[in-house]
Amino acid sequence: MKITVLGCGALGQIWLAALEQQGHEVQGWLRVPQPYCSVNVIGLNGETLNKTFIANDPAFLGDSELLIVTLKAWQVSEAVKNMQSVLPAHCPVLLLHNGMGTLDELQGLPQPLLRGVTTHAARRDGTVIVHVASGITHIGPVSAAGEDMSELAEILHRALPDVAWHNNVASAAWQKLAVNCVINPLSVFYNCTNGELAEHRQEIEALSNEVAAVMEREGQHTSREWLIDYVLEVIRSTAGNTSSMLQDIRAQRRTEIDYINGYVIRRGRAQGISSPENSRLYEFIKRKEQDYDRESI
Ligand code: KPL
Repeated sequence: MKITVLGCGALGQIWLAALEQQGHEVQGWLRVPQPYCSVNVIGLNGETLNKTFIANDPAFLGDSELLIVTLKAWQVSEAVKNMQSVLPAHCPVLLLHNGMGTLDELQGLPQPLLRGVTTHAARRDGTVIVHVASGITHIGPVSAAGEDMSELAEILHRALPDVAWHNNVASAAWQKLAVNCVINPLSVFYNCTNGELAEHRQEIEALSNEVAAVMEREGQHTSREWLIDYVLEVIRSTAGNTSSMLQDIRAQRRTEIDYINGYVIRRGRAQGISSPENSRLYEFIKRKEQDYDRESI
């Protein structure tokens, strides 16, 4: 298959490496156009793949049979819209990012849209991407045109297992959103690994309760008790991780807060529910981002 991967960060490089090893023709696509992109990945088995791939080739994009988007949530809609005129109308677009809200921004996109949620973990170590933990990628359709594309899960599963197809991927997306609403901002607040958050049970419960209330109103099947247990389980299973939001803050990059707690606050407001604990942490992260400018003066 001919596949373009938009975004050549940690997740993008892992997909490029895995797809190429499976015999697919791949190219990278960078927001700042480059003719090539380097992939330097240490895989789960400890083997290093160091390779240069072509990048930003419009002819390749025009023939692509799949576009995998691995950008940060706030980068997605502008970048995808910029490619839309060259991308074939039948080429599925698979969004793999934390948070929610990009689907609203991409309404009217002619290409079939798919959503993915992944638990694969990778971190950057200097110029090398280390694939730290294997995981599951749940994918499914978010537009009518994407509904009969379940064979894509098979193809992707052969490259980077596990990949599971869900007709109702929104459920997996909301569960991941709930986890990110709790772990990501709290890990910044306490400047700690995911595992150390287990000590802050009260905040975990308050945030989970608010997210569960919004989820219920949005028609998602959940309960406060189940969500708290689920978040605690992810805290345990990712105990050694530095959350993506804490990594962003430490590197003074824009975070995905608008698409994580910001999304829950907006959906809650639309449903007449206030989310004070989510709002408190949302404001805290926003202040941190504003401080970048001051710190660099
Ligand atoms: O998705 C994550 C992130 O850091 O963004 C979690 C699940 C919290 C793992 O670190």
